[in-house]
Amino acid sequence: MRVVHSPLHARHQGGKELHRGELVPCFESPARAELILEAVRRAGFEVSEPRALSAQELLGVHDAGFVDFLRTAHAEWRAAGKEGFMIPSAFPARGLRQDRVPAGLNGRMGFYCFDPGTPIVEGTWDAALAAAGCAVTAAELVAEGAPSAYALCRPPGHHAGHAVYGGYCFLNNAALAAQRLRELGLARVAVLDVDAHHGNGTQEIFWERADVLYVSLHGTPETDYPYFLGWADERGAGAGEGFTRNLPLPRDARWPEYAAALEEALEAVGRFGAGALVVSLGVDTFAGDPISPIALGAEHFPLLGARLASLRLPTVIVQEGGYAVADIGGNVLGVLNGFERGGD
Ligand code: SP5
Ligand code: ZN
Repeated sequence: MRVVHSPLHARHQGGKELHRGELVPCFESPARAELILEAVRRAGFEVSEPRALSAQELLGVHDAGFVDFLRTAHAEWRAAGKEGFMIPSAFPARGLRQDRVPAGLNGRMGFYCFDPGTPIVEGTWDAALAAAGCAVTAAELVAEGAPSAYALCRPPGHHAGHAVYGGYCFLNNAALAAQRLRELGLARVAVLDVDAHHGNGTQEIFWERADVLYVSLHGTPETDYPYFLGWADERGAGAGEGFTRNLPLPRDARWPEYAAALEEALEAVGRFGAGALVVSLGVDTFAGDPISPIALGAEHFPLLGARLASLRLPTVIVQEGGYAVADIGGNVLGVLNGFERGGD
Protein backbone atom coordinates (compact mmCIF):
# COMPACT_ATOMS: atom_id res chain seq x y z
CA MET A 1 0.00 0.00 0.00
CA ARG A 2 1.28 3.46 -0.92
CA VAL A 3 1.73 5.95 1.91
CA VAL A 4 1.17 9.66 1.25
CA HIS A 5 2.83 12.05 3.70
CA SER A 6 3.99 15.67 3.79
CA PRO A 7 6.72 17.03 6.08
CA LEU A 8 4.70 20.27 6.25
CA HIS A 9 2.68 18.66 9.08
CA ALA A 10 5.50 19.76 11.41
CA ARG A 11 4.57 23.43 10.94
CA HIS A 12 1.54 22.83 13.15
CA GLN A 13 3.31 22.76 16.50
CA GLY A 14 3.76 24.61 19.76
CA GLY A 15 0.11 25.27 20.65
CA LYS A 16 -1.59 24.48 23.92
CA GLU A 17 -5.03 23.13 24.79
CA LEU A 18 -7.30 23.61 27.77
CA HIS A 19 -7.18 20.34 29.72
CA ARG A 20 -8.60 19.99 33.27
CA GLY A 21 -8.46 23.74 33.84
CA GLU A 22 -4.92 24.23 32.59
CA LEU A 23 -3.25 25.08 29.31
CA VAL A 24 -1.04 22.10 28.46
CA PRO A 25 0.91 21.23 25.28
CA CYS A 26 -1.48 19.60 22.80
CA PHE A 27 -1.72 15.81 22.95
CA GLU A 28 -1.84 16.05 19.14
CA SER A 29 1.90 16.56 18.43
CA PRO A 30 4.32 16.37 15.45
CA ALA A 31 6.04 13.37 17.08
CA ARG A 32 2.91 11.32 16.31
CA ALA A 33 3.40 11.58 12.55
CA GLU A 34 7.18 11.21 12.80
CA LEU A 35 6.86 7.94 14.72
CA ILE A 36 4.26 6.56 12.30
CA LEU A 37 6.53 7.54 9.40
CA GLU A 38 9.48 5.76 10.98
CA ALA A 39 7.41 2.61 11.52
CA VAL A 40 5.98 2.45 7.98
CA ARG A 41 9.41 3.18 6.43
CA ARG A 42 11.05 0.48 8.51
CA ALA A 43 8.33 -1.94 7.40
CA GLY A 44 9.17 -1.17 3.75
CA PHE A 45 6.14 0.88 2.69
CA GLU A 46 6.75 3.31 -0.17
CA VAL A 47 6.18 6.91 0.99
CA SER A 48 5.44 9.76 -1.42
CA GLU A 49 4.50 13.43 -1.09
CA PRO A 50 1.00 14.69 -1.92
CA ARG A 51 0.08 16.44 -5.15
CA ALA A 52 -0.63 20.17 -4.80
CA LEU A 53 -4.10 21.11 -3.51
CA SER A 54 -5.54 24.64 -3.76
CA ALA A 55 -7.83 26.30 -1.21
CA GLN A 56 -10.43 26.40 -4.03
CA GLU A 57 -10.53 22.58 -4.08
CA LEU A 58 -11.72 22.51 -0.46
CA LEU A 59 -15.04 24.14 -1.32
CA GLY A 60 -16.85 20.89 -2.18
CA VAL A 61 -16.71 20.21 1.57
CA HIS A 62 -15.97 23.50 3.36
CA ASP A 63 -17.45 27.01 3.49
CA ALA A 64 -15.48 29.74 1.68
CA GLY A 65 -15.54 32.19 4.63
CA PHE A 66 -14.34 29.45 6.96
CA VAL A 67 -11.46 28.49 4.63
CA ASP A 68 -10.49 32.18 4.35
CA PHE A 69 -10.52 32.49 8.13
CA LEU A 70 -8.21 29.49 8.58
CA ARG A 71 -5.88 30.76 5.83
CA THR A 72 -5.51 34.29 7.21
CA ALA A 73 -6.25 34.08 10.96
CA HIS A 74 -2.74 33.82 12.31
CA ALA A 75 -1.36 36.53 10.01
CA GLU A 76 -4.15 38.85 11.22
CA TRP A 77 -3.29 37.96 14.81
CA ARG A 78 0.36 38.87 14.24
CA ALA A 79 -0.56 42.03 12.33
CA ALA A 80 -2.47 43.08 15.48
CA GLY A 81 0.79 42.74 17.42
CA LYS A 82 -0.04 39.43 19.11
CA GLU A 83 2.18 36.38 19.35
CA GLY A 84 1.90 32.66 19.95
CA PHE A 85 -1.11 30.42 19.53
CA MET A 86 -4.76 31.42 19.19
CA ILE A 87 -7.67 29.83 21.07
CA PRO A 88 -11.17 31.28 21.30
CA SER A 89 -12.81 32.38 24.51
CA ALA A 90 -16.50 32.52 23.49
CA PHE A 91 -18.75 30.42 21.28
CA PRO A 92 -22.20 31.02 19.71
CA ALA A 93 -24.04 28.42 21.82
CA ARG A 94 -27.87 28.16 21.93
CA GLY A 95 -29.61 31.48 22.35
CA LEU A 96 -26.81 33.35 20.60
CA ARG A 97 -26.79 34.36 16.93
CA GLN A 98 -25.14 32.16 14.36
CA ASP A 99 -26.26 34.12 11.30
CA ARG A 100 -23.71 36.93 11.54
CA VAL A 101 -19.97 36.49 11.32
CA PRO A 102 -18.31 38.98 13.69
CA ALA A 103 -15.77 41.31 12.07
CA GLY A 104 -13.23 41.17 14.90
CA LEU A 105 -10.76 38.34 15.14
CA ASN A 106 -11.76 36.98 18.59
CA GLY A 107 -15.43 36.85 17.67
CA ARG A 108 -14.71 35.30 14.30
CA MET A 109 -12.46 32.68 15.90
CA GLY A 110 -15.22 31.64 18.33
CA PHE A 111 -17.78 31.68 15.52
CA TYR A 112 -15.79 29.14 13.48
CA CYS A 113 -14.64 26.95 16.39
CA PHE A 114 -16.29 24.64 18.93
CA ASP A 115 -13.65 23.95 21.57
CA PRO A 116 -10.65 25.53 23.36
CA GLY A 117 -8.41 22.56 22.54
CA THR A 118 -7.51 23.38 18.96
CA PRO A 119 -4.91 26.16 18.82
CA ILE A 120 -4.07 27.94 15.57
CA VAL A 121 -0.34 28.63 15.25
CA GLU A 122 1.66 30.31 12.51
CA GLY A 123 2.05 27.10 10.49
CA THR A 124 -1.42 25.64 11.05
CA TRP A 125 -2.78 26.52 7.61
CA ASP A 126 0.23 25.11 5.73
CA ALA A 127 0.02 21.88 7.72
CA ALA A 128 -3.77 21.53 7.44
CA LEU A 129 -3.72 22.13 3.68
CA ALA A 130 -0.88 19.60 3.27
CA ALA A 131 -2.84 17.05 5.35
CA ALA A 132 -5.89 17.56 3.14
CA GLY A 133 -3.58 17.15 0.13
CA CYS A 134 -2.38 13.79 1.49
CA ALA A 135 -5.94 12.51 1.83
CA VAL A 136 -7.04 13.79 -1.58
CA THR A 137 -3.91 12.35 -3.24
CA ALA A 138 -4.55 8.98 -1.58
CA ALA A 139 -8.13 9.12 -2.95
CA GLU A 140 -6.81 9.89 -6.43
CA LEU A 141 -4.35 6.97 -6.30
CA VAL A 142 -7.21 4.64 -5.39
CA ALA A 143 -9.49 6.08 -8.10
CA GLU A 144 -6.62 5.49 -10.54
CA GLY A 145 -6.54 1.80 -9.64
CA ALA A 146 -4.43 1.32 -6.51
CA PRO A 147 -6.23 -1.21 -4.27
CA SER A 148 -5.52 0.95 -1.22
CA ALA A 149 -3.57 3.99 -0.01
CA TYR A 150 -2.77 5.42 3.42
CA ALA A 151 -2.75 9.17 4.07
CA LEU A 152 -0.31 9.70 6.96
CA CYS A 153 -1.62 13.14 7.76
CA ARG A 154 -1.81 15.55 10.65
CA PRO A 155 -3.49 17.64 11.87
CA PRO A 156 -6.38 15.16 11.82
CA GLY A 157 -9.75 16.02 10.27
CA HIS A 158 -12.91 14.20 11.35
CA HIS A 159 -14.09 16.79 13.91
CA ALA A 160 -13.92 19.61 11.32
CA GLY A 161 -17.33 20.41 9.80
CA HIS A 162 -18.48 22.49 6.84
CA ALA A 163 -17.66 25.74 8.65
CA VAL A 164 -16.31 24.75 12.05
CA TYR A 165 -13.01 23.50 13.48
CA GLY A 166 -12.22 21.76 16.77
CA GLY A 167 -10.94 18.50 18.26
CA TYR A 168 -7.44 19.15 16.84
CA CYS A 169 -9.03 19.24 13.34
CA PHE A 170 -9.17 22.12 10.84
CA LEU A 171 -9.96 20.63 7.42
CA ASN A 172 -11.84 17.35 7.13
CA ASN A 173 -9.28 15.15 5.37
CA ALA A 174 -11.51 12.05 5.19
CA ALA A 175 -14.51 14.01 3.87
CA LEU A 176 -12.29 15.62 1.23
CA ALA A 177 -11.06 12.15 0.20
CA ALA A 178 -14.64 10.84 -0.04
CA GLN A 179 -15.72 13.89 -2.03
CA ARG A 180 -12.79 13.46 -4.44
CA LEU A 181 -13.73 9.78 -4.98
CA ARG A 182 -17.26 10.95 -5.84
CA GLU A 183 -15.90 13.55 -8.27
CA LEU A 184 -13.75 10.88 -9.93
CA GLY A 185 -16.79 8.79 -10.74
CA LEU A 186 -17.49 6.50 -7.79
CA ALA A 187 -21.27 6.66 -7.32
CA ARG A 188 -21.34 5.56 -3.68
CA VAL A 189 -18.60 6.04 -1.11
CA ALA A 190 -18.67 4.81 2.47
CA VAL A 191 -16.77 6.47 5.32
CA LEU A 192 -16.08 4.12 8.24
CA ASP A 193 -14.81 6.05 11.26
CA VAL A 194 -12.96 3.90 13.80
CA ASP A 195 -11.35 6.76 15.75
CA ALA A 196 -12.30 6.55 19.45
CA HIS A 197 -14.24 9.81 19.12
CA HIS A 198 -17.32 10.52 17.06
CA GLY A 199 -16.51 12.23 13.76
CA ASN A 200 -19.04 15.02 14.19
CA GLY A 201 -17.58 16.97 11.27
CA THR A 202 -17.83 14.14 8.77
CA GLN A 203 -21.36 13.35 9.95
CA GLU A 204 -22.43 16.97 9.52
CA ILE A 205 -20.86 17.29 6.06
CA PHE A 206 -22.68 14.24 4.65
CA TRP A 207 -25.83 14.45 6.86
CA GLU A 208 -28.24 15.14 3.99
CA ARG A 209 -26.48 13.06 1.33
CA ALA A 210 -27.39 9.58 0.13
CA ASP A 211 -24.22 9.16 -1.95
CA VAL A 212 -21.85 9.04 1.04
CA LEU A 213 -22.59 6.70 3.93
CA TYR A 214 -21.11 7.68 7.31
CA VAL A 215 -20.68 4.93 9.92
CA SER A 216 -18.90 5.54 13.24
CA LEU A 217 -17.78 3.49 16.24
CA HIS A 218 -16.92 5.65 19.25
CA GLY A 219 -17.15 6.21 22.98
CA THR A 220 -20.65 7.18 24.09
CA PRO A 221 -21.47 10.90 24.02
CA GLU A 222 -23.04 10.41 27.46
CA THR A 223 -19.51 10.75 28.85
CA ASP A 224 -17.11 11.27 25.97
CA TYR A 225 -15.87 13.96 23.62
CA PRO A 226 -17.24 15.56 21.44
CA TYR A 227 -20.31 15.10 23.71
CA PHE A 228 -22.93 16.80 21.54
CA LEU A 229 -23.23 14.36 18.62
CA GLY A 230 -22.84 10.64 18.01
CA TRP A 231 -25.96 9.04 19.53
CA ALA A 232 -27.47 6.00 17.83
CA ASP A 233 -30.66 7.88 16.93
CA GLU A 234 -28.76 10.20 14.55
CA ARG A 235 -29.44 8.63 11.15
CA GLY A 236 -29.22 11.47 8.62
CA ALA A 237 -31.95 13.72 7.21
CA GLY A 238 -33.69 14.51 3.94
CA ALA A 239 -32.15 12.55 1.09
CA GLY A 240 -29.51 11.40 3.58
CA GLU A 241 -31.99 9.75 5.95
CA GLY A 242 -30.65 6.30 6.79
CA PHE A 243 -27.17 7.11 5.46
CA THR A 244 -25.62 7.95 8.83
CA ARG A 245 -25.10 5.19 11.35
CA ASN A 246 -23.70 5.64 14.87
CA LEU A 247 -22.54 2.80 17.10
CA PRO A 248 -21.63 4.38 20.46
CA LEU A 249 -19.78 2.07 22.84
CA PRO A 250 -19.77 2.01 26.64
CA ARG A 251 -16.78 3.66 28.30
CA ASP A 252 -13.66 1.44 28.42
CA ALA A 253 -15.12 -1.00 25.89
CA ARG A 254 -12.76 -3.86 25.08
CA TRP A 255 -12.27 -5.97 21.97
CA PRO A 256 -15.34 -8.27 22.34
CA GLU A 257 -17.83 -5.36 22.49
CA TYR A 258 -15.81 -3.43 19.94
CA ALA A 259 -15.61 -6.36 17.51
CA ALA A 260 -19.37 -6.94 17.73
CA ALA A 261 -20.07 -3.29 16.85
CA LEU A 262 -17.44 -3.45 14.09
CA GLU A 263 -19.32 -6.35 12.47
CA GLU A 264 -22.51 -4.24 12.47
CA ALA A 265 -20.60 -1.36 10.90
CA LEU A 266 -19.11 -3.63 8.22
CA GLU A 267 -22.56 -5.03 7.45
CA ALA A 268 -23.94 -1.50 7.03
CA VAL A 269 -21.12 -0.64 4.61
CA GLY A 270 -21.67 -3.92 2.73
CA ARG A 271 -25.44 -3.33 2.40
CA PHE A 272 -24.84 0.21 1.08
CA GLY A 273 -23.07 -1.11 -2.01
CA ALA A 274 -20.14 1.30 -1.85
CA GLY A 275 -17.67 1.48 -4.73
CA ALA A 276 -14.93 2.67 -2.40
CA LEU A 277 -14.23 2.97 1.32
CA VAL A 278 -12.62 5.77 3.30
CA VAL A 279 -11.46 4.73 6.77
CA SER A 280 -11.01 7.42 9.41
CA LEU A 281 -8.29 5.60 11.32
CA GLY A 282 -7.76 6.74 14.88
CA VAL A 283 -5.64 4.45 17.03
CA ASP A 284 -6.81 6.35 20.11
CA THR A 285 -8.93 3.24 20.77
CA PHE A 286 -5.73 1.85 22.37
CA ALA A 287 -6.01 1.09 26.11
CA GLY A 288 -2.88 3.17 26.78
CA ASP A 289 -4.28 6.31 25.15
CA PRO A 290 -4.18 9.22 27.61
CA ILE A 291 -7.44 10.94 26.56
CA SER A 292 -9.65 8.35 24.93
CA PRO A 293 -12.48 6.10 26.04
CA ILE A 294 -11.93 2.70 24.38
CA ALA A 295 -9.50 0.01 25.62
CA LEU A 296 -8.15 -2.15 22.79
CA GLY A 297 -4.80 -3.96 23.03
CA ALA A 298 -2.01 -3.66 20.47
CA GLU A 299 -2.88 -7.19 19.31
CA HIS A 300 -6.33 -6.03 18.17
CA PHE A 301 -5.14 -3.55 15.53
CA PRO A 302 -4.11 -6.25 13.00
CA LEU A 303 -7.53 -7.87 13.53
CA LEU A 304 -9.18 -4.52 12.82
CA GLY A 305 -7.10 -4.15 9.64
CA ALA A 306 -8.09 -7.62 8.47
CA ARG A 307 -11.79 -6.94 9.07
CA LEU A 308 -11.54 -3.68 7.08
CA ALA A 309 -9.91 -5.61 4.23
CA SER A 310 -12.75 -8.18 4.30
CA LEU A 311 -14.99 -5.62 2.59
CA ARG A 312 -12.76 -6.05 -0.49
CA LEU A 313 -13.25 -2.43 -1.52
CA PRO A 314 -10.77 0.07 -2.93
CA THR A 315 -9.78 1.73 0.35
CA VAL A 316 -8.33 5.07 1.43
CA ILE A 317 -7.09 4.98 5.02
CA VAL A 318 -6.82 8.45 6.57
CA GLN A 319 -4.95 9.05 9.83
CA GLU A 320 -7.02 10.64 12.59
CA GLY A 321 -6.24 10.41 16.34
CA GLY A 322 -3.93 8.36 18.55
CA TYR A 323 -2.12 9.97 21.48
CA ALA A 324 -0.20 7.11 23.12
CA VAL A 325 2.79 8.43 21.22
CA ALA A 326 5.29 5.69 22.11
CA ASP A 327 2.90 3.05 20.75
CA ILE A 328 1.42 4.93 17.80
CA GLY A 329 3.81 3.59 15.13
CA GLY A 330 3.27 -0.03 16.10
CA ASN A 331 -0.49 0.36 16.40
CA VAL A 332 -0.91 2.01 12.98
CA LEU A 333 1.45 -0.51 11.39
CA GLY A 334 -0.64 -3.26 12.97
CA VAL A 335 -3.74 -2.01 11.14
CA LEU A 336 -1.91 -1.59 7.82
CA ASN A 337 -0.26 -5.01 8.02
CA GLY A 338 -3.54 -6.64 9.03
CA PHE A 339 -5.21 -4.94 6.08
CA GLU A 340 -2.50 -6.02 3.62
CA ARG A 341 -2.57 -9.63 4.82
CA GLY A 342 -6.24 -9.46 3.96
CA GLY A 343 -9.59 -10.22 5.45
CA ASP A 344 -11.48 -13.41 5.79
C1 SP5 B 1 -8.89 13.61 16.23
C2 SP5 B 1 -9.12 13.39 17.69
O1 SP5 B 1 -8.92 12.28 18.17
N1 SP5 B 1 -9.47 14.45 18.43
C3 SP5 B 1 -9.73 14.33 19.82
C4 SP5 B 1 -9.86 15.64 20.50
C5 SP5 B 1 -10.10 15.49 21.96
N2 SP5 B 1 -9.94 16.73 22.65
C6 SP5 B 1 -10.55 16.87 23.94
C7 SP5 B 1 -10.42 15.67 24.79
C8 SP5 B 1 -11.09 15.82 26.11
C9 SP5 B 1 -11.07 14.49 26.81
N3 SP5 B 1 -11.13 14.58 28.20
C10 SP5 B 1 -10.04 13.90 28.87
C11 SP5 B 1 -10.47 12.85 29.78
C12 SP5 B 1 -9.25 12.14 30.32
N4 SP5 B 1 -9.59 11.08 31.17
ZN1 ZN C 1 -10.05 10.63 18.40
